[in-house]
Order: sequence, then structure tokens, then C-alpha cells
Amino acid sequence: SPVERTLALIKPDVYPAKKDEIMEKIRADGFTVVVEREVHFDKDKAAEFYKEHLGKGFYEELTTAPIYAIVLEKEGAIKAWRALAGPTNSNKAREEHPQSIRALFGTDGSLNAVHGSDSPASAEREIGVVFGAEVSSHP
Ligand code: YYY
Ligand code: MG
Repeated sequence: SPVERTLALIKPDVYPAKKDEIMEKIRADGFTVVVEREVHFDKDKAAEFYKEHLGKGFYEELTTAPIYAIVLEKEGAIKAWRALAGPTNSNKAREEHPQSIRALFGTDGSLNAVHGSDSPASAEREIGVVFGAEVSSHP
């Protein structure tokens, strides 16, 4: 598969407490970290970021405290990062993928530790929302 970039977020429920453990799992899985930065989303930024979920209220979780944003690169990075993250619901993750990040660090279906872009188009858009034009969404 081609080399890709994807956006990872370490969300407020585990940042900063679990950041080092999560970064270690990312590196152990063979990802290259292109850029990493703490960011604090205001409501407008979070709503823009989660625009596919507008009206569901999920974005508020991203505004409660700072988060850690990372652009990851490797072959097939988009699917690979979602696989390492695990299923959306952390309880399902503990049943189906017990070594995943959500299984290890998440709480439930809302407080689930990390975000990962779900497609090449999402990765391109989300990297732009968080990092702007100075970080390319392509290798
Ligand atoms: O891509 P992923 O994070 O695995 O799930 P999405 O369906 O895109 O939902 C985004 C985000 O919203 C999820 O990580 C937690 C939250 N959420 C929620 O709080 N309750 C749900 N029923 C579904 C999603
Ligand atoms: Mg999603």
C-alpha cells in the first residue's frame, strides 16, 4: 500500500496522563511522527473538526482541555492507525482488540482516548484544520 499521512489526536480524557505510553505504542507500530503539537480547540474549531457529526454534540468532548495532535506517516497509515486505536467503543475494544489503544486507555463509547482520520479525504481535511498550510497532508 502507498505511504500515507493521517491525523491522530490524544483526547482530553487521557492527555497528558497517557501521552508517553501512547506515543511509545505509535513508534513501536512503525509510524513516523511528522509533527506533534499540543492544541486547545475552542467550540468553533472543534465543530469544524467534527463537522461530519454536527448536531450530535460529540465535539464538546474535544474542547474540555488541551489535546495532543500528531501527523503520522507510514504505508497504509490511515487504516493502520485506526486498527491500532481499536473500535470506537472502548468496551467493545476490550472484547475484540485487547491490545488496542482504546482497549488499554479508553473508558467507554465517548471517552475513548484517541481520534484517527477515517479516509484519505478526512486525513487531508483534518490535518489542514489542525496544522494549517505549513504541514502537508501527503508524504
Ligand atoms: O471515528 P471514531 O472516533 O471511531 O468514531 P465516530 O463515529 O467518528 O465518532 C467520533 C467520536 O464521537 C467518537 O470517537 C466518540 C464520540 N461518539 C460518542 O460520544 N457517542 C457515540 N455514540 C458515537 C461517537
Ligand atoms: Mg470518526
